[in-house]
Amino acid sequence: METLLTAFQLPDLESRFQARIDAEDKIEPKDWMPEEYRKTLIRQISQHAHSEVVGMLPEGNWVTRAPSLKRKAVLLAKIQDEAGHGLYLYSACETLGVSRDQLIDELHSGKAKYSSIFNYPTLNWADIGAIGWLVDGAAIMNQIPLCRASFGPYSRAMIRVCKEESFHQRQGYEIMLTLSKGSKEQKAMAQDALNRWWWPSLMMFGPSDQDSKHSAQSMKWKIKRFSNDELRQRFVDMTVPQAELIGLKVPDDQLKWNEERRSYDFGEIPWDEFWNVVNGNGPCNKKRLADRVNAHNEGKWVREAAEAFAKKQAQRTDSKLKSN
Ligand code: BYC
Repeated sequence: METLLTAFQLPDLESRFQARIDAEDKIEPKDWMPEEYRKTLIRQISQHAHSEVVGMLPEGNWVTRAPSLKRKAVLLAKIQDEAGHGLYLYSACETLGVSRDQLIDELHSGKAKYSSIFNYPTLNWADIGAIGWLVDGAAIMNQIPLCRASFGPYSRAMIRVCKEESFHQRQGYEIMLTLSKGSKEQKAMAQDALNRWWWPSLMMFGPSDQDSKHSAQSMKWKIKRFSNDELRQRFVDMTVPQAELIGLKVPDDQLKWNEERRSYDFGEIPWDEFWNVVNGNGPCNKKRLADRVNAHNEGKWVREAAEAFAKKQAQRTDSKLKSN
């Protein structure tokens, strides 16, 4: 009986769900949703949360070596922001009925994906500038449309994340500007960082539209609003003039302004490298995962202490309520 009812009701529920999406209604955690919508969200939001958390590692390497106290304080604040982004995103994911421990286990076992970009090394201080400028710049380009994602908790988390990412992008650009105006060696450092981070930043937007297996459905559900290639093109168009302004050259011989499209044509992305990194074989994949697992294990006592403190507080509140 139940199976029969479901078979009859499902198309109806699905079409009502799609009608809500088409009408720009937000879907909230307790609303009915197709199982595939829920799974897609858990996949994307958890990958996003993992990226924020793993993204702290390449920057963390430079906290002790930042060139001034001011730079150190700014970098520390940025890294803390990324931890906060991870927390909002894990929380948004939990509203879909999956536990944070489960998600973290999947990251630590190597089963879950996180952004390819964080598997590249940060060799010198200019890399911190390039990450802020390019990586956070790409992240904003991708995440601004996610503020309108159809799932309420994800879209609301994105609003705050995007505000903070804008500061990150500016501090990165300002580092690059300072280096570009500095000595010949400093300018060369900035150019070298741009050379190494340019193509990996373009890869952050994911495979080309023809190879993106999830885009069509995610766009129908208004989780994604633009395709991977559309956002990548916008990023190129925004970033090339910024590079020119500080006297740096984008490392692409085929980069050329196309007057007809009013957009830049650019060279072929090294897709073999992208898939190699996504499949766990990039320059730092193994190190990042090992460092993350280590940080989690070393933080065990902090989690236990926080839990014991929260329990004690709850007991105190409880006994106060009883005595009143
Ligand atoms: N790296 O069908 P597709 C940040 C995977 S910023 C690794 O196009 P979708 C930060 C994809 O997961 C970075 N894997 O997928 C910034 C899928 O594999 P599965 C995080 C990638 O989901 C500064 C397969 O390739 N941002 O956190 O429609 C400081 C096919 O792809 C990548 C977000 O996560 C990649 N670059 O589109 C600190 C934003 N690209 O799952 C932190 C939210 C693709 O089938 N996410 N894959 O095994 C999105 O917008 C989308 O998930 C993507 C991919 C555009 C990334």
